Amino acid sequence: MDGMERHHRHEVRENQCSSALVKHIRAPVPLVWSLVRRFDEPQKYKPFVSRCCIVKGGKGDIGSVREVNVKSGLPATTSTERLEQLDDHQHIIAIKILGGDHRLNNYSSVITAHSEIVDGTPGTVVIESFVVDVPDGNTKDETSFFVNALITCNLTSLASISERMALHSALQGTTS
Ligand code: A8S
Repeated sequence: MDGMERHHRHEVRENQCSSALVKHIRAPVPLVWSLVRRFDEPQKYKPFVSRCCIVKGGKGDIGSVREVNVKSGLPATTSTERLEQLDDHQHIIAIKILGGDHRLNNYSSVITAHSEIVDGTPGTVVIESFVVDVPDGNTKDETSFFVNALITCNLTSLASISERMALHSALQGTTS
């Protein structure tokens, strides 16, 4: 098992499902990480989040809890989430969902960011993995399809925002 996969090992019970998604982003790790690490502001890149409040602890403290509101049209309204791990050196963030008005019980996720070079410029590989209970009345396939779709939206948005910011700072660099 190589370095990238080692942080994405989840204990998966019989009634749970788990998977991992990978996104290649044409922006350097420090820029991508500056968005991903903000436990207090997931709306900086997550398109379904309408509002977020820290309800316990400081914004970057392990164990702090946030209350997330999601946009209408989803089978959910709120989610209460705890910061389990935040490693600014290895670029690892882990979150656990404690509760809320949604169907994702015992959801845990890990996101890691790794540097890569693409066409001679610094890029980032983001890996996001999760484990969650399969809700009553659903199959494992349905559950992973649903969660994978949400994570894909988050990672696509993360990529476009990061790439826009990277282009912007590159252009500024040519005039100053
Ligand atoms: C994340 C990942 C997920 C978020 C899910 C899977 C969620 O915020 C949304 C809809 C739901 O039904 C569940 O890291 C929940 O954002 C968008 C409210 C938890």
